[in-house]
Amino acid sequence: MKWNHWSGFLTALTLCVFILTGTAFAAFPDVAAESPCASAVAEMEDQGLLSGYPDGRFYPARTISAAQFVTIAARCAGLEPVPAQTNHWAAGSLQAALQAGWYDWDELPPTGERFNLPIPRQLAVKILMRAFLPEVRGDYLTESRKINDFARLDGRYYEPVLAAYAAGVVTGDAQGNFNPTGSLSRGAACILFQNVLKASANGGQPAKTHESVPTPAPAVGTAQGGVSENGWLQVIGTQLCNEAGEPVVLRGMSSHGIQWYGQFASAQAIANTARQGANLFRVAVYTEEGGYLSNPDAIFQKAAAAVDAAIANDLYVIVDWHILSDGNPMTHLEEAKTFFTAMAERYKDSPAVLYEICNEPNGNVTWERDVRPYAEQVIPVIHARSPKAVILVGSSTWSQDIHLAIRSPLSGENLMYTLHFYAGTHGTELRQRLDEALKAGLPVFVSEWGTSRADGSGGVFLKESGEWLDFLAARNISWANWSLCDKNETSAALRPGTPPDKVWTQEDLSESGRFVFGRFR
Ligand code: IDC
Repeated sequence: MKWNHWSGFLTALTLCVFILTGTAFAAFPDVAAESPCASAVAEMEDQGLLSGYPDGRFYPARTISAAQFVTIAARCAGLEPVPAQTNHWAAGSLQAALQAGWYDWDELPPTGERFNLPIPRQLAVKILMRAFLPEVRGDYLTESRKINDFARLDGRYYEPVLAAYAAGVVTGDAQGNFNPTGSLSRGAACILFQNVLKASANGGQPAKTHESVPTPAPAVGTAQGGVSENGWLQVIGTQLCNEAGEPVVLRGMSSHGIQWYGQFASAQAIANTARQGANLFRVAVYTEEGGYLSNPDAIFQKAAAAVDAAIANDLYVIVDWHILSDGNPMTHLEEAKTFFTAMAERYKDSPAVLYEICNEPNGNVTWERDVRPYAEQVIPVIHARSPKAVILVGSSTWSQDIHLAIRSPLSGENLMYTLHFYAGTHGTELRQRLDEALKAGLPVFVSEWGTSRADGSGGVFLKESGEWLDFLAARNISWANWSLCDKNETSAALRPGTPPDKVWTQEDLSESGRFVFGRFR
């Protein structure tokens, strides 16, 4: 390829001259001292991070291109250019940035056709956060409130933009708008660079002070370690507690059906999840749909292998009898007893294992007539072998009828009621139900929830998910997210085609996965 961008060539030339001589030019004549970007430009220029045009001017009001922006970022980060696909003057730095994971292939294809286009603000911020503050996360509710035009932000950029607001890298315009798809002037870009470098030197704390925005109260006094730290769990009042009686919150992933996606319940996949901060894994043992009932021995072995892998990673683990198309748990009562007898026998000495006896009763099923009597038969099977085990019980309407259990709760120790939600389908009303249950003294465990609609697709609904998770956190309620697999549905935490047996990077996570993994701690 040949030089096809004359202005780029000029900029490159200037950069080279500048870098080679290391000359610190006096302030650019076209950056007025009173301009908002003057100090940022001067400081960066002093440090040899900026260059002007061949005529010695900086042109602060000109739109910054993707190539210019990434080149400056690379220089700030000390990222060396690498061989690239095109002869564009900035291709080497862009290729290095791509390989460093600062952005995705489709955002700035290495074939170069977007290098000279204005860089959208949301992408610019993502690159800055990946490059300089990769550990920073922004609380969804706190930060999104600072952004008037939050609805215009592409979900792909939620995480870095919220983090950038949290770190004080971005503050928005006079109207409180972020203008996610708008461009940046060269002067404004310098201010962003200066902010991110200051926040990075400051350990990710805001470089400046900001308007105070109320933060939801953090869950107080809860432990979130693994099994070695917390030991046997116990339910005290409505709260799940550790062996010492201190409140504990479990957060993690549910597998998809292990008859289909058992590879994502492998030791490596579970270790990957644990490494991200989860202390819980849920093993979904479908009954029908090709699950346990089709091949009890093989599915039992698969489930046990996943439980073992979770234990090896110091996670708590839920053994989930995943009834779904068989809406009434009574339909397979005998098989459930056989299954839980064997599981509880096998894990009777392990403090890691929780038992969920009926995923989601549905259809023509009531708590009183079907679910409660089922629970009264299955719970003793488990407690006879593992007397201290925590047991999770579902309810009719896909484990949403928790209000019906209030009227006739189960008796016994260490029992919790599950509540399942999907952020694109369920909201305030179900949360009120949850509060009603707590008020009535029922301990609640959200053993399955999704960022999607209830059908596992649509969305993802990250704003709604954030509201739910904040609500749960404020009440110390434990949760498992549906689901850890690479199926082509939005609720899946991994991108289609992600290999189960490698250490995952952020690039392997779907939009949902990134959000959820970011909320384990
Ligand atoms: C969905 C899966 C989907 C699968 C379907 C039927 O995401 O790939 O085809 O089950 O097996 C639940 C269930 C859970 C559902 C999930 C999303 O517990 O099995 O998984 N969901 O629809 N309850 C509410 C939603």
